[in-house]
Amino acid sequence: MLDQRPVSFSGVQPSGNLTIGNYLGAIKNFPEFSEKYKCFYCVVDQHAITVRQVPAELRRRTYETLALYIACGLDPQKNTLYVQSHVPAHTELAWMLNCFTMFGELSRMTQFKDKSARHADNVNAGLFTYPVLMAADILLYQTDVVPIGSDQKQHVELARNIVDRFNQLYPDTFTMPEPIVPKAGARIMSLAEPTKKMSKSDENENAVVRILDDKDAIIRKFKRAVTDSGSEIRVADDKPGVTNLITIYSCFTGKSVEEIEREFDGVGYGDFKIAVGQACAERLAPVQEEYRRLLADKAYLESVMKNGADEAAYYARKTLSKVRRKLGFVNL
Ligand code: AQP
Repeated sequence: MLDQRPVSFSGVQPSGNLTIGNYLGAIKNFPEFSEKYKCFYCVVDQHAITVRQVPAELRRRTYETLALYIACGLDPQKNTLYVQSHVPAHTELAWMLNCFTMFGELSRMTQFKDKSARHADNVNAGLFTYPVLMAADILLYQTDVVPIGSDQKQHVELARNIVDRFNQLYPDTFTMPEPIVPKAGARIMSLAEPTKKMSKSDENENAVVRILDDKDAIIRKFKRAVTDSGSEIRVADDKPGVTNLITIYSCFTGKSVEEIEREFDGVGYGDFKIAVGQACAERLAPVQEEYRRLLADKAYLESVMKNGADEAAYYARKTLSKVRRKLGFVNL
């Protein structure tokens, strides 16, 4: 039986060890959708190969990302948790949507521009058409909401353009998805260059705090975080470093910016950075403990993957056969 609730879909690439950006901008917010929405949360391994991966590491990180989903509060009984490459409907729909996506639209995607500059020796077609695969991920489940960090908003906008174009030609095919970006934490910045997004594939380890970093590493990284001139702890456009640390502290403690500015009035940057590191380490400790327990049980993780893939494929098949019929493919 199909669940009739509205649908939430999101994914994370196993392209590196996940950061507190991935956590605060996306994963931490996923569980709250489980009551009201039918939720699909996917480990998008096919997106990860748009940049070169070491196969053994990609495989290991796929298990790890799934374990982190569960450790962050996603109950596999209440959410469909699965791996993208286990449901071939994603790439099948992506091909069809490629034929409804314009070259000019894809050329304007900022992530394509950033990543092709960072991987100039490997500007492959997959990197270019990545947003079409992401549109397929979303549209396959007739998704209503897509919880994401703000860097992915442009890709959801593209998915919405594809829906417009496709539905005009073939009415009532896809549901129009809405991006849901958290009020705080939608764009966590690098600790080394606070005008740049924190990214799991950053080569500078001091720029990123990973969900699985131990307490000492977390505090050390925050101690080294780049701050700004002056000494005040307040949110301001000319204080990107301090603003980023206040956002992180706010997300981990639930305190408002005003409360934080009051709490640290007259306190030096050094003590503030230690407080941010401690709050982060404290909040992540139970997640890390649960993650380690889950990762030791590979058979359990595989059973979650298998059940999730079966269920996702069941829902995906409905959309795919509708699209095939509308496009004029012969059904045998
Ligand atoms: N710095 C961030 N702040 C808030 N949210 C973030 N997200 C990523 N970075 C931040 C959100 O995390 C989810 C999963 O992201 P992804 O794995 O699909 O890839 P990404 O957006 O390209 O993230 P990374 O960490 O920068 O990966 P790499 O380095 O491989 O490119 C998304 O919802 C994203 O918005």
